[in-house]
Amino acid sequence: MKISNAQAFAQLCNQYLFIILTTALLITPNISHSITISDLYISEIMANPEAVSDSNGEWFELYNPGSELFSFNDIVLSDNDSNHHLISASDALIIQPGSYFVFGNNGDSSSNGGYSADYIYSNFVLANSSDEIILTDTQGNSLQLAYESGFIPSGHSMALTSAAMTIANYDITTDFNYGVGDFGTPGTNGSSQLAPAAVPEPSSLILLLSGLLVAGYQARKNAKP
Ligand SMILES: [Ca+2]
Ligand SMILES: [Ca+2]
Ligand SMILES: [Ca+2]
Repeated sequence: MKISNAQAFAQLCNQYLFIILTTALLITPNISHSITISDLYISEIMANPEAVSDSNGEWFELYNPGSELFSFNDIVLSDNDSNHHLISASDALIIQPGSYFVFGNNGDSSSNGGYSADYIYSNFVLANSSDEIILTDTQGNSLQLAYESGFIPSGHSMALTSAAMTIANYDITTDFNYGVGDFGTPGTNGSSQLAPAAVPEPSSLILLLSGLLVAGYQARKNAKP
């Protein structure tokens, strides 16, 4: 049976609608998935403070590039040796989207070099030679950074300058002092702007799909004899 151009167009629209709806179903779970520790960045490390002792002034900073908040409760902080600390608190330890969170070994800003820590750990040391920062959740997701001898300067932090968290993308901080003189930006972005990851907004996707559905419906209606 020969079909008209209008009918052929309507059939094509039906096929497109099927593809669009199937794609939407496939990608929807990814939009709503909760972020894990693996989605964060270790954005800055102060392993070798100069203004105060290492046992008073070590810290590292995490950055949340996503669009959801994240809680650090029940995450384990460790290295490849004996350092091991379970992150726990009576309240939720939240890092907001697009924000920084500072872990330090001393919460007293009069003796830690002069910064504010968001969480104080114990039994975890940032060696000035080679070491690892490993954060692992109860599901086994992890965020890790391993560095070798020569990576850690004295009195300066190393800050991530790119969304790719590799050792080569950390730079020595030379332009921002904090507290009593060491260089770093604990809790702020400094000069290394880590752009938030582009996460599709569910509302814009729904708008797009609605528009396509209306267009498809209109095309089918117009195609009817
Ligand atoms: Ca150290
Ligand atoms: Ca260590
Ligand atoms: Ca910083």
